[in-house]
Amino acid sequence: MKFAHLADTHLGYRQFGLIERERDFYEVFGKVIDKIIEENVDFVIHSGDLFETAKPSPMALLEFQKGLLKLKGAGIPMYAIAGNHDSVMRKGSIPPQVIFKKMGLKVISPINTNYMQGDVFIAGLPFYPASQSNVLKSKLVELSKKAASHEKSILVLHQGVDNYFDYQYELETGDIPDNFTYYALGHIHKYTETDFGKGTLVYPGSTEVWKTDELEDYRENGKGFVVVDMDGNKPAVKRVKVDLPRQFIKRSIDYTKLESNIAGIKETIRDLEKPPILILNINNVDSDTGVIYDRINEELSELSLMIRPTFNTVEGEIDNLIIKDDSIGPKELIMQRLEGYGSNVDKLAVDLYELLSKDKTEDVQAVIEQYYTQHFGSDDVEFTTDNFEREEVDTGIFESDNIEPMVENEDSEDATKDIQVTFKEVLE
Ligand SMILES: [Mn+2]
Repeated sequence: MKFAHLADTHLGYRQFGLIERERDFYEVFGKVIDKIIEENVDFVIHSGDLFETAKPSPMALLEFQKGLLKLKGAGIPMYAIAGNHDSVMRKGSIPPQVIFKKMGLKVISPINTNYMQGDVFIAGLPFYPASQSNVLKSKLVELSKKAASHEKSILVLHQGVDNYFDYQYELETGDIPDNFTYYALGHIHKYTETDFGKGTLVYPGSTEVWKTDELEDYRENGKGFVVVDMDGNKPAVKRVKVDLPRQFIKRSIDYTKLESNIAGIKETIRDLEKPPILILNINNVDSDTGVIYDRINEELSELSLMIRPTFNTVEGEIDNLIIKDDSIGPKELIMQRLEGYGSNVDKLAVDLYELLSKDKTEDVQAVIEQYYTQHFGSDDVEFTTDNFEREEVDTGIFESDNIEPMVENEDSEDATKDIQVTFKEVLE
């Protein structure tokens, strides 16, 4: 039994606002599908962020449909979960993956958490934000119990795990059950493969460069997917790389040698099939950056898709320090400031920050309601001052430690507490 595992394809992402970059993501996805078919696998798992948003454009939907139908034509079924990008946390909403169920896509959801593919047990859950990690953890316990009766099992998740993600994560390593054979994860865009429990855990990474800080990993591990053979005692993982259609070229330029450096870059990019994205660091600048910018543009703009220059002046590199990738960001500051308040309030704040900075204002109310329900116990709380005060008097509002973790029960009303369970009948 052999399968392909991919994640974070982000179809519909228009990087830098450029249609060419949106097409690059589609092109890579098409290549990935072709390579999967060449690999002669029995099935495919997509671990979330299939689309860039929960409301993909018709073009993004069609590009996925094209790939899915190709797989279907080759007799290869596909399993998928929703990621943080393509899930909706508002009550009464469904992820875009659901559209493709009639075309054979097997959507793993809180309603349909598990499937059998031959003798392989496949289970998983969509993305849960950090403020709902208690719900997620109790569901993982249930899935682990179900997996115990199968010799070979796969767990599909789209989450950050502390060991593999520096700051913002929803799960700690100990929260993940250790009795699965293979852990098909998504969310982290860099390639990761490691032993976990009695099996192997893989983040295949994104299929395109979604953010420029992925470039180093791309040079090291390439982009692509993995093919996993489940026949042996341990899963055998093979990395399959897929060439990206366009190059990112990063260069440092010394201002004192501006002309010769520009000429060198011109030589490098002249014969590329597609105009590259140029990331330029111009050092030792002691004159008007506008003039330098114009000069660079004059020489290189026709040969490149986009130029992203950073100017470092002679006096100091203060500007540089601020934009360094490992500098502390707003999320870290929020976490530090709210640490110790309890009730996961720091994580709630980070979730809200993430949603609001992506303009997902509609999701915000659902996240707050869910948080309130989970921590303060009542299902039908309306957000009025009256209610809030009465609750406080009646139940001791901040004694969140006494609240039992929620246990999955598909038939009980409890299921409506789960932010990822929306239109039950559509997910079934
Ligand atoms: Mn992603």
